[in-house]
Amino acid sequence: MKYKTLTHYLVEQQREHQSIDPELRLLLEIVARACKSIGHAVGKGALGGVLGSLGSENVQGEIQKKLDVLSNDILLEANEWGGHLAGMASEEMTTIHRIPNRYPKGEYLLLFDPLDGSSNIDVNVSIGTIFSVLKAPAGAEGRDIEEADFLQPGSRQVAAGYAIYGPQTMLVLTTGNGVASFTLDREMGAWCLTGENIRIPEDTKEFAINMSNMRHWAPEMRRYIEDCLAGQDGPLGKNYNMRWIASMVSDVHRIMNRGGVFMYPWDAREPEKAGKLRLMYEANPMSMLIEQAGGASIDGTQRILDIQPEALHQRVSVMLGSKNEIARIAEYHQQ
Ligand code: P6P
Repeated sequence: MKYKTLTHYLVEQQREHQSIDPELRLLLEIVARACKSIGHAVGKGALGGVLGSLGSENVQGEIQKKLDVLSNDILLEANEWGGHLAGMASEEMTTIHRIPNRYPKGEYLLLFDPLDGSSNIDVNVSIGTIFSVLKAPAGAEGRDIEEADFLQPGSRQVAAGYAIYGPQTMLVLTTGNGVASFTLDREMGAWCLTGENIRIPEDTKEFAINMSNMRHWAPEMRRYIEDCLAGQDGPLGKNYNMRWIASMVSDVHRIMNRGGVFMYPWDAREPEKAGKLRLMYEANPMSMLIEQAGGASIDGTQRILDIQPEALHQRVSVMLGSKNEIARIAEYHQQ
């Protein structure tokens, strides 16, 4: 069976939707190619000498894995010469990355978590790359891009996606006109369109959360999970299943395919931080994908895509997935 390639899909999307200009198409194809390289390095594992930690910490205070830094470098090097970007930002870099003066600059901003779930690398559990695309503010072309230019609400994203490095290597992408998924043909090195107009089931009986943190959650989150655990005799009237892969890309990919809710809520251990996950390059891109697939994504009280960022590495409480279950969770937070 012949599959449409990513290029074919993007050219058709470009024709159909004026929102995709050639520069954005180039950006997405370059990011997709970089994800192939990352997936290739991940797939080598011990044979590639890329497992284990570097002994350094990133801006988040997390131990950097060799593959974290390698993946970050792959994305930087792949994107800085193309003339489509004004700048980049990454979970692995303290400050923004400006395009070197030897290269032309473009109007897009690329933000990414180059390798999410990296605590799973050494135990061969699926991990992924998450990316978000914004437009540089009007007037930025005549000056150096600044960190403040990146601090736009997620509703301003023009594209978002993730690659998941699992039994299959897949790319899941939106440019604001629905969600499409591509499976990597590893022999040809081509991204093949294997899913289009992906829709998340509006109801679910499956939740994803790290239960070991239960004693640290806000009361309303504890109450919701206790009611889920009460099963069909409890207030929610149904038996729930639980999944927790500790790799956001993998948990979100499952929800994309069969529904569910994923939560990383506020936690009393670091009350000044809204949660563990980062707004700009984890929650925002995943929230755009989830909403484009008919799901919902909130921080407990508001739509994540409406949050006005105040800092590049700002964290946020995340509850996303099947629309009707997220509405139920929101009710617990309004009581
Ligand atoms: P915990 C991975 O480090 C990550 O950022 C997400 O991918 C994942 O959902 C979460 O942290 C796992 O956190 O506390 O369960 O290890």
